[in-house]
Amino acid sequence: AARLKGKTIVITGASSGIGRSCAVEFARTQPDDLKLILTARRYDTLKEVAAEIAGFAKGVKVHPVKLDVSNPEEIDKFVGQLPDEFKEIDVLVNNAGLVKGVAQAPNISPADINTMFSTNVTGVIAMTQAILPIFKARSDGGRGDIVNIGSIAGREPYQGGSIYCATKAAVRSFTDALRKELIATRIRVIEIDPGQVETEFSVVRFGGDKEKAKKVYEGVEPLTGEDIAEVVVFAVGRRENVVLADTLIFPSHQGAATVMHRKT
Ligand code: NDP
Ligand code: 8X3
Repeated sequence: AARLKGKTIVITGASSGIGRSCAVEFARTQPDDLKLILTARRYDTLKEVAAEIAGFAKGVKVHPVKLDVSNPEEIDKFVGQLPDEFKEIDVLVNNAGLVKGVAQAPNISPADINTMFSTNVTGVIAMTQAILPIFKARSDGGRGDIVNIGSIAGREPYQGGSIYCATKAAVRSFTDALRKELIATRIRVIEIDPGQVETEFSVVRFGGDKEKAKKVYEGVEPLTGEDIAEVVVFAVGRRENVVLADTLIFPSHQGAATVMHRKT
């Protein structure tokens, strides 16, 4: 907790699931002195998260910002308009991401392909490029943390997930190259790859169909957003010389992207 004291942390996709849990977990771990910049498209939901945090962490300042990471102009504006007390960002958690449908080639909608790539890939790259200059401007050639939320899907592509899996493989490549490019700095580049986590992920995948989404988790016990948030906060809270470069997290019933033990 002491290592997080005074940090300014940006989380993308903080309105739901893993991102929201990260916001709460950072605040719970360092309730006395922390600044959180919470971003997503749903501004009202971000304000609810801010109110929740205000209820238990009096020393945490929260700045909610409406930001669509798939729009590079919004990202530029976001950085330019940060209030002075939130400008010195220490940690970027690139969490915003989504999957659309289970269609297979040649029937995948071009709009869905574009949404997945522009959010999961271009969004992560654009956010990273927008924040890195703040890290690099620091003494000693730069310091700060970039945490990218990848997925088991980026390591192991599956049928009906070709585009989503390709986006997460791209995140993995970008993250790996970036860590090497920044090797002369103290900037830590961290990838955290969850397996199955129950969030709004499947509801979004199935276009809002909650019944279909529920079936994904039938007979299994998925991870929760908090499970992943604990690992994110742990990674960022390590001694500066320790880089949790790459972490894969499964629930105990899962052994691969599509290997699940289901109780029937
Ligand atoms: P949720 O759907 O619960 O949360 C996704 C978050 O991303 C929301 O806060 C959403 O906010 C935000 N988001 C989506 N599109 C955009 C956009 N264009 N701009 C800004 N924010 C956006 O899902 P998860 O918490 O599960 O997903 C978080 C990350 O975890 C994703 O990158 C996902 O790929 C990854 N992941 C999830 C797994 C799972 O099984 N659930 C497993 C492995 C990885 P809003 O709609 O308000 O913009
Ligand atoms: C989400 C997990 O493999 O079910 O990244 O698509 S998966």
